[in-house]
Amino acid sequence: MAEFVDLKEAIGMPGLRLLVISVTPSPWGEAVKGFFYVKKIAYVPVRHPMGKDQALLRQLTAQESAPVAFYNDERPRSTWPEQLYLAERLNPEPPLIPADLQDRVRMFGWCNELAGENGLGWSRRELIFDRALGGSRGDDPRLAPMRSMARKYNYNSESARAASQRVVQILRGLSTLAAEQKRRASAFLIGDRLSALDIMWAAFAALIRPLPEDLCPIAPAMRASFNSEDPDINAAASPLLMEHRDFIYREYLELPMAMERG
Ligand SMILES: N[C@@H](CCC(=O)N[C@@H](CS)C(=O)NCC(=O)O)C(=O)O
Repeated sequence: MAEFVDLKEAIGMPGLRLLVISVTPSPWGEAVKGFFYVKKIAYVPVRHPMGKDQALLRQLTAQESAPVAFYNDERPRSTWPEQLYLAERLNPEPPLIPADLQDRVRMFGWCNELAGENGLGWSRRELIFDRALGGSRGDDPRLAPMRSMARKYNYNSESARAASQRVVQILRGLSTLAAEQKRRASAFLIGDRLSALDIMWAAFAALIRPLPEDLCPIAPAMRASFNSEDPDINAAASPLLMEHRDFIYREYLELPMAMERG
């Protein structure tokens, strides 16, 4: 992968630029990197300003999260469905959106359970906030950046309780889907070929159990927070579902993950 550039430098560039959190395998970013990787779509990686220069990101995109895809002078795309459709347009092969209507409906539904509001990623993030900020530790001044992000994503201890149940529900559902697909002798979560859902699951599984350090570099404290210690959540992610993540990374995605050292 090319060298990361700063947002200021990226603005003037033509072509495709993808702003991601460069030092952490944020699952939203890793999923979109995966869409581009399997389609062999080249892009300039842009580092998320992480607290510096956020005004510029807000001015350009009316929000502050990553990933954001910038393509020529088209509108910036800061949500996963727009980024997936952009990838399909820039290179239709291999298609990541199923042609069959029922498959397509199911695929988008499941992707939303992973990446949408109150989905698995969102809910695991609530639990990460809760682990760091719950109880007396919440007042620690070093946790100010985390507190401000928690506010942004409407965290409170009640929402964290609901989040835990939501993660279990989604993982059980996906585990059932993986088992059904195996019975149908399919190696993929939807139909008989790779789709965006396989890539999304591979990326979001990092929030349950990240891949080992040599494949997925993460700062130790961040790795500890990504790794789920909730026995209900861990039991809900079947071994087959976790093996599916390993299979998708091994066969289709870039390893080790392309990241900057934090
Ligand atoms: N905008 C994405 C969601 C991406 C997202 O939640 N990104 C988080 C990853 S933790 C982020 O960049 N947070 C940093 C921030 O909001 O400042 C979508 O709706 O598809």
